[in-house]
Amino acid sequence: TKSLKDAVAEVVPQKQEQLKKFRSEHGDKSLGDIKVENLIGGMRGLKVMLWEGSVLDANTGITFHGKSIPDCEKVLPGAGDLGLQGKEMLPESMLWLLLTGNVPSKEEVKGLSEELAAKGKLPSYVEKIIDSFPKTLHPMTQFAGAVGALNHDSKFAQGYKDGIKKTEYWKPTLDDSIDLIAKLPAIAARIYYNVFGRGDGVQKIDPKKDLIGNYSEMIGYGDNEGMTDYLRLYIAIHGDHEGGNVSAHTAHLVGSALSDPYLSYSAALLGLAGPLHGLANQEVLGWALGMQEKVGKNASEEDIKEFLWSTLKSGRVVPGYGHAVLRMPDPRFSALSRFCDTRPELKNSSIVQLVQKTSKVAPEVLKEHGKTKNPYPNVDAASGCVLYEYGLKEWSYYTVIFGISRAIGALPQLVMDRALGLPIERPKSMSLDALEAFVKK
Ligand code: FCX
Repeated sequence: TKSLKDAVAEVVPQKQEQLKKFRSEHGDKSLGDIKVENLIGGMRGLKVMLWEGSVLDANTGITFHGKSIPDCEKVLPGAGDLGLQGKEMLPESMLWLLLTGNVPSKEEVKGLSEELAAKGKLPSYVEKIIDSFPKTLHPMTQFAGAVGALNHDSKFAQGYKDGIKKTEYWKPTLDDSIDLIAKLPAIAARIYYNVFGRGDGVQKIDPKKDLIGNYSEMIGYGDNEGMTDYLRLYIAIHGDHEGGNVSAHTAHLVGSALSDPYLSYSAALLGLAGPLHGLANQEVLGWALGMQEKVGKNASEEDIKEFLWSTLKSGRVVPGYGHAVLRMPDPRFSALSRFCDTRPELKNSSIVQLVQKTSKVAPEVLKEHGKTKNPYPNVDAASGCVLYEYGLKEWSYYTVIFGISRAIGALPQLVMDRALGLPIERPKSMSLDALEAFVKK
């Protein structure tokens, strides 16, 4: 059976050739104008970054190497295919697809799961660093700190110091990336144990289990098949959402300075920790529970509308709604809703029902409010209520789970960045005075 490294080694020369040819034939083609509005407006819509794993279409949603989420659910090896309890696709399968563009075989995924399990144990210095954080420090800050510290053993950083050739950079970048993905569950679980006292506290890894089977065990859900399977789906579909979102873009930007994968991904996690990005899943739960407290468990549509308006009138955003690119309900939201519909233990959950009911009412209210360009739910609208229902009620931890996931999208691109020899990012900025002088010319 092929290892992931062998599979990537096959793809790299093809990608290098594709880029070389494309650049020489089309290097001078325009991809559109840059308007003053774009410069002021967070660069929305500007095509300025190469990103291989996925493409986001405003009206059809995300595809991973051309495959939609329902396509992936059909073709990517899942828990059942590997003889594990559960049905959902495995994040390992998604990682393989994102890195190589190909659907892995069951055996390849099994080999990758074993490799990740073998590399999953934390060095003791990282355990000590995590244990030294105050419990009151936000779990995302702890997460980023521990991930950054792993750069102590970076193969890329060592290789660079030793003077390896530029054409070889992608190899230690891949080694570090796999090593980091393998260790994220143990870091996340240790933080969970330290802050909330849940899980076994030792982060034992069973070589026969998949990445998320082990993670679920470490946080105390090993016997909960529903939760473990939900975590697999959640982590597989949160992995990649093309390159322009804050976390993915940050990993790519920091990596462009040849910072190693640990440093690049640590920076990405700090961006994910913002309330307009990954922290929204924590915000949604707090907001939904606040609504439930106010309107009770069997809220009517009218009650929900009223609560939505009170949020909007107080000048806050409705968390879990809107998107910088999407102009439709997020297919990731739909995938998580589908999961809820198929699990009897979630069907009668009052918080899941409230979140689903809200998703039907909120678009109307947001349209009437008239500000957001996309009145539909994004992935964060749904993700937290299921964790809550399964008993993981500490919502300040929710973005950490997103953080385990985003690595399987951001790190493959870092490998591609090095394989394609992409340069340091350095866009041009302008001051207002310089802009005024420019438009007068
Ligand atoms: N509720 C109320 N107002 C909203 C809104 C919402 N959910 N979404 C957008 N708006 C407002 C914006 O605040 C902006 O108002 P302003 O002109 O007074 O500044 C106006 O509508 C136009 O914004 P728009 O162009 O539609 O959205 P942006 O591309 O600027 O921002 C995000 C996109 C996602 C940041 C925005 O919709 C938002 O704040 N949503 C709530 C937070 C959230 O759910 N974030 C998670 C997004 C994502 F899925 C992820 O990264 O995880």
